[in-house]
Amino acid sequence: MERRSFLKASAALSCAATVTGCKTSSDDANVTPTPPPVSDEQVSWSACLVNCGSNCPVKVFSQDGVITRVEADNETTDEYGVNHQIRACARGRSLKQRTYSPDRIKTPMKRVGKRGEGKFVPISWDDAASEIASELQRIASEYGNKSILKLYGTGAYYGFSSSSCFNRILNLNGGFLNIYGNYSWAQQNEAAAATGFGSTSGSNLLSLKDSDLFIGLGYNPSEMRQSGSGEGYDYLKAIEANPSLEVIMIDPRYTDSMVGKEDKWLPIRPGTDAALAEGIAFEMINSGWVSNNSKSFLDKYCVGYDRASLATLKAEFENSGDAEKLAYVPYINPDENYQDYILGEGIYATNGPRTPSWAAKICGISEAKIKNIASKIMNASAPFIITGAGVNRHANGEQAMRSCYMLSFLTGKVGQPGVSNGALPGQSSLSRSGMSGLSNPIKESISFFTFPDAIERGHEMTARKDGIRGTEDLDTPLGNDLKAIFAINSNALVNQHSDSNGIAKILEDDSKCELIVVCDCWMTPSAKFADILLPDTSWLESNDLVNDSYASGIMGYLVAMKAAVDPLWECKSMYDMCALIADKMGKLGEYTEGKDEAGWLAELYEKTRTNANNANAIPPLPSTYEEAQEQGVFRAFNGTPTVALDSYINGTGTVNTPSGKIELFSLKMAQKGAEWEFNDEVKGDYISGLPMYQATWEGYDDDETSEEYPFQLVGYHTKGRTHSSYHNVPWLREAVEDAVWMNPIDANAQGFAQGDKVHVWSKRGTIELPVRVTPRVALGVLALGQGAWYLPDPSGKVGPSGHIVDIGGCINTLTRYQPSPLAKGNPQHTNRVQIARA
Ligand SMILES: Nc1nc2c(c(=O)[nH]1)N[C@H]1C(S)=C(S)[C@@H](COP(=O)(O)OP(=O)(O)OC[C@H]3O[C@@H](n4cnc5c(=O)[nH]c(N)nc54)[C@H](O)[C@@H]3O)O[C@H]1N2
Ligand SMILES: Nc1nc2c(c(=O)[nH]1)N[C@H]1C(S)=C(S)[C@@H](COP(=O)(O)OP(=O)(O)OC[C@H]3O[C@@H](n4cnc5c(=O)[nH]c(N)nc54)[C@H](O)[C@@H]3O)O[C@H]1N2
Ligand code: SF4
Ligand SMILES: [Mo]
Repeated sequence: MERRSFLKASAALSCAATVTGCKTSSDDANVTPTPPPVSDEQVSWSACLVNCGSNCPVKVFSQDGVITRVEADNETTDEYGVNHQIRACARGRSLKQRTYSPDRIKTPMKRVGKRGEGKFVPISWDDAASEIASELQRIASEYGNKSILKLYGTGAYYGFSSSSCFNRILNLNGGFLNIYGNYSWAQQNEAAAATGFGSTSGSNLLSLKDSDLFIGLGYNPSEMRQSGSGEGYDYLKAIEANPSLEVIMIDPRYTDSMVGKEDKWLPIRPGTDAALAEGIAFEMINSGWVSNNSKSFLDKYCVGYDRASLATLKAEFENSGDAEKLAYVPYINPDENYQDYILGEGIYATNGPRTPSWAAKICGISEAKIKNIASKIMNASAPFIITGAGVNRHANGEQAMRSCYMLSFLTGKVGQPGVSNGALPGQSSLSRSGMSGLSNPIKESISFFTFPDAIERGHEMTARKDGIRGTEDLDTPLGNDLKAIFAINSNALVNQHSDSNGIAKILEDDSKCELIVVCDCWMTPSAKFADILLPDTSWLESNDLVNDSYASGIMGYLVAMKAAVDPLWECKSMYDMCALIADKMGKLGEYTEGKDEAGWLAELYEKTRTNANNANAIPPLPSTYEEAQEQGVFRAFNGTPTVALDSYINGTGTVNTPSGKIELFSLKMAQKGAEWEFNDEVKGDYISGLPMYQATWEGYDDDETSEEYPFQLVGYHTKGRTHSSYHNVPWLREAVEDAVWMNPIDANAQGFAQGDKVHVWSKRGTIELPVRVTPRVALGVLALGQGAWYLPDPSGKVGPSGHIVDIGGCINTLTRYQPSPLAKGNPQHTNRVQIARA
């Protein structure tokens, strides 16, 4: 079957089979039928505010104070690019089940047992607020404000109040330790910045119309951007509109972004994209293609391709008289150039050339196929390459991302229509005004990922060793251990962080971190570690104003949410609970600035309404917030194709690197690589000016672990959850299986049958779950959707790793806590494991 006709057929099939927010091309002009409201059912607009990159509106029906059903957006005539519907995926549609889930936290609670045991007693709001206020004041005066942390958390951070409310009270208490970076893009943000662009600065998907070759490395929009108007739908529409586009997908898994939409799937071993990229680069350089086709581009816009470019830069910096430039001079070594490295010449002669045959042995894609992709890239008139964030969530993901970015620049075509720079595609959004979190006098920050170190040895952490920012110099220590953690809409305390068993052990000792406050709606694995638990209202109980979020594709939108029902049980909105705490701190006036929640909403709505970026919203924003709530959804599609780095290439813009050019050799990374301290015992823990493939700990070619742990385990973001959010909805557990994927050849060798219960273990723990035998995963690789809830077997059963078996099947029971070299980010897709029948 032709790819196009298969595409249409399979799009229809996968909609039915996997309950996504996707649409087929044939349902364009139709309005989805919705049952009419029964008797006196009321309808209001809410939104799904989870961290999937979108914030889909949902229509909530209620009667007598009870939610009766939840529907997706079906308001418009649904013409793509005009006013298409923002259909919620299966998760958003299950919000009634989630709202009334039996594990809702219904009252404020205080821990009674050992920390982590999950034993609590209900307390009053008054007592909860008093205790938090007095503990905050005690800890700040005893240990200093740097000992207080608001943990990374993305369960509901798009509402006007959620991230700001706690920031306000923590800042009114004198501030708190900052965090930088995030679990999503830590390594890629550093890699992109070092090269000279932002990690979401790629050409937008509308510009795919001008391309003839699309290559996605670890790019899976159909599963991780599922909104009916999200990037997944934009991607589908873009490839549908350009039938001659050739699509190559490189991923250890055969994802839903493929299933017939691709021309070719190349199953790659996790963590080896840099080797593949180098094999391709060798073909492009060694064949003379680069010299004949893109050398002038590299000379003009880039630095680091060859010896001459670095020698020229060095001379220019030496003669600049500019202190900042002079500081880089010691780190510019013309010997360290990309061409010599790839060809195995000069100082790289001992490495040998990075040939396709060298790369094939590492990445598992054959030499012939690597040569074939190289020739496709060379022959394409407009190659559009995207490297997804799956590639960055690895040991030394910084280097892997940079290696992949190189390919776009080697083509010499960046800046032209239909070509991208390797980064994630550009998006457009409507703007929403938020409440200020007030200013934080504390200047120091730690990486979001390193809070376990900050608990154990914060006092000695430095910039040089631990990437601490904001200290006086590389060796000034942070000076405090962490003593209080506020985990607000966060399951990253235990479940979403690496090495759940390891962090649980650190947190259990309440003489280390003395106060843990968790604000959530459900009794999650992290909530069990709270000293004080604060029950939040869910979205369907909230009034709020939200936009489309940060990766919602090309259509921007706003949703004016209206609570469908009153707060359930004793739940309170974050605005109101923080007001109680502020009152106990004696700071109520500063906290509220004289406004209640409705007052803030009216003010924020007015700012939003008059924001020029929202001028094209359809329908136009009405004058009051109440009218906006009646209307519910406002949308604006920006139909302009955007091209990455076009302004730099056409001379109207600049790039923000020390050299002012695209850096194939990164000066900042060379400098940090020389100045920072790395751990010799951690294989692959280094930073270099050039991106270079390297064997890392627990990578494919890590011989230290390969015998005991023969399989690579890669995580992914599953349709059944957004991280750990929605795990507690039985409908979704039924719709999307939680099982570890294994290739049939591997499964046969192990004697596994479909659905066998298995133990998967690493050095750090054991999980128990079924096996899904499927050709959709590469040989030697296991794949597991992340976000299942960590649940050490209550009977205390010990697994092959020597730890209590996690019968919840959380991948982070297996992952390693090892901050990456530059970003100090999470390498959660790099794992070596063993598997056996349970
Ligand atoms: N192994 C592995 N681990 C990973 C990843 C991976 O790929 N592999 N991905 C990482 C990534 S990219 C991210 S972004 C993080 C995400 O990690 P988190 O930011 O922790 O995201 P969630 O797991 O969605 O958890 C959010 C919490 O918010 C709660 N919540 C939801 N709605 C509300 C609400 O209205 N109010 C309140 N107060 N709470 C609410 C949920 O119940 C949940 O406990 O996980 C990271 N962890
Ligand atoms: N359904 C759903 N959607 C989500 C989320 C969710 O939890 N569920 N989470 C949201 C958030 S916060 C984020 S950050 C994004 C995450 O979005 P991504 O980071 O893009 O998601 P991942 O699933 O981790 O990785 C994408 C793909 O990369 C592949 N991959 C992993 N390692 C490698 C590798 O070494 N090489 C190659 N070539 N491919 C590799 C994986 O198999 C996967 O198919 O998704 C967002 N959207
Ligand atoms: S999880 Fe994402 S795609 Fe699904 S309904 Fe919520 S916001 Fe929309
Ligand atoms: Mo993320």
